Amino acid sequence: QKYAIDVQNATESELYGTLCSLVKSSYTPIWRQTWENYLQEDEKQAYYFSIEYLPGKLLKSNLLNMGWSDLVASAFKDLGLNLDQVAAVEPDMALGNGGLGRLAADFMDSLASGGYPVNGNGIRYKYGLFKQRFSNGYQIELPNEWLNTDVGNAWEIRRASKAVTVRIGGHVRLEPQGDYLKPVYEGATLIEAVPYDVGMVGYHNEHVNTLRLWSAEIPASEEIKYPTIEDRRQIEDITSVLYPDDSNENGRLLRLKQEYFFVSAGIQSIIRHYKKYGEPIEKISEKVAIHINDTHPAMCVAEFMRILLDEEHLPWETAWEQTVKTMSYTNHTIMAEALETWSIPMFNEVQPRILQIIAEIDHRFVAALADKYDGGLIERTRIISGGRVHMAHLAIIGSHSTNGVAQLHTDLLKSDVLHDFYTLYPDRFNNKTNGIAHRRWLQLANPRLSKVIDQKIGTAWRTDAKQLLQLADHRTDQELLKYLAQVKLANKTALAELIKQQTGVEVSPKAIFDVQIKRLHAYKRQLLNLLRIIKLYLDLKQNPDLEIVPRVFVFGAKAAPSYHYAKSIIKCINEVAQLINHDQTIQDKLKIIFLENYGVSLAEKIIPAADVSEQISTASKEASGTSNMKLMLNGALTVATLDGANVEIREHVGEDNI
Ligand code: 26W
Repeated sequence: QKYAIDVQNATESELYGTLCSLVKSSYTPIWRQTWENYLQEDEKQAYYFSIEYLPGKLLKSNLLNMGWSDLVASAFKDLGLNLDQVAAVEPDMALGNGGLGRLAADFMDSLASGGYPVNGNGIRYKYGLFKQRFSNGYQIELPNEWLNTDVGNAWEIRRASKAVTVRIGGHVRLEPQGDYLKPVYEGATLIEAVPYDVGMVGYHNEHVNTLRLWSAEIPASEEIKYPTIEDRRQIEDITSVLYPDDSNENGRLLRLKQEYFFVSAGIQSIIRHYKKYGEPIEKISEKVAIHINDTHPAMCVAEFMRILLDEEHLPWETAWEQTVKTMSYTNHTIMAEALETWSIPMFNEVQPRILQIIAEIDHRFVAALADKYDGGLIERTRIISGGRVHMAHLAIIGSHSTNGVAQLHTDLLKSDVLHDFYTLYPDRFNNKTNGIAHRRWLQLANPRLSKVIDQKIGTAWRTDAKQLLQLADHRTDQELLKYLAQVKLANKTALAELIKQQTGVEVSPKAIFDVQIKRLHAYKRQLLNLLRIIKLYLDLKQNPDLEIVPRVFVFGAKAAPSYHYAKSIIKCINEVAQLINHDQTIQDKLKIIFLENYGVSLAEKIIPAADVSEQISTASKEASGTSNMKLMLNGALTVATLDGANVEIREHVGEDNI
């Protein structure tokens, strides 16, 4: 009745919209109940701040976690409808670039499934990660209008009643008022931050958490200031594009505004909620934890201080103690050039009050260390130096925990990149090696393999992934190995189908599928992989009858729009693919398939079909990696350098499997 039509005449998107609203209305009561329970039990809440989230499609994930997969599949069968085609209507929610954003999404799934009181805080970008197309072998980027469909984002609920006002720009002066300083703002721009909440459904546990995504709008009271559409865009563009190109000043300025926007909106919302339950503000760290994912939300430290100081009038020391207890931080890269810094003038243009507070944090940091440490260490660790604000320093100094994302990475942070901070705060550093949501990367992506596992060790592994270890007891079970081989062949046949459709190239499922899927980056060494393929090709040219097992090399990769080196590698791969795929003399022994627009949903189709997983980053460069885990989980053999989480995978699977 949603579309006032009967099922037989419904279009796929009408069926999709109807199914989504059925699923959503089935979990909204649980969603509310989860929140009610938190309030009744007065449970401590954690908030994960990330400027990127890469959930992909949610329909099948929600069906799985609600326990509705089989029911809906059989209902669609009875109705003579194709669930996969209906599910394909859903646009990927691609509000991120790569590993960091996908990790945030896997965490949302895992935290809900583990019943943890953790909510996500992010930005509702109007345009997600660009759509990649190849034109004459070159990457071109197209806008990703993920919201501009019949159904829009079926999973969000706009909560205008929960909107907050974010102040950006303008000037500030401090006026003494009793025993505190009252900031007086002038010329600032007021932005209405409107939250859109997306339910994060836990697996079979009656638990739904919230991913809150903020959208920038013009406050009704301010509309007179924005008479033209052009003027309005100044505000609305703050949340229109993911990771604006940082190769120019305007892109960088927009990025800084985005960072402050979602940090301020999120923190204001958290403190407003906390205060509703009458607990004293100086004990907020007992009920609230805020996690800073990479340095993009590092301003959480200063914004939290701003509210405690300027609005709650706490003494600096009390506010600072609460802030450090509340904040924690994950570092995702050891490459110094990736550690964010902002010029003082730009920072002052975006948020003068936040800059003042950061300057005071910096000043007190230096004063506290002055008589204990040498000047060099202080100069290297302070927040403001060289005319720039060092965001990683703000995050580390302003939080009680800093973690790396794999043991090797965390060791390098302590020994090298952040060694000075390790000297200052040894007990703040810890490792939390990345993980993946096996619900998505095995149960949803690889139903054939999941069924074979069920038959062998039962279904407990679906709730507790550790049960998969029982498979090791069956490693010589010939019948199981036969089934696993059949599953792999079936998955490869399905991928070969997709490759034929997308590229027109025929590949044999009997060939070895050798897969490298990740962002295009020099340190990930797609070029090294390509050189090896060229070597194989030249060997075959020299001796066409050379007996080798046929190989299909599958690439999936997007390059940042301004990263010209990476884009030339994409062109190179596509050119070699043209050469090799059309060379009859090598009798189809080698093929290169570069599938365009790699993303979560394409990954779900490639990963189950992989025989070999290429994880060949230059040692020390890949903080962790996560495609390494997803591909290994689906039975691929890993070819790896001792980098990131590859080191720990090797420890777990044994040297003969990597
Ligand atoms: C412009 C392209 C771009 C944009 C954002 C590249 C990288 C980013 C993120 C800020 C960095 C990122 O995704 N890092 C990856 O984080 C993963 C999760 O911890 C790690 O597994 C990867 O090793 C790390 O590169």
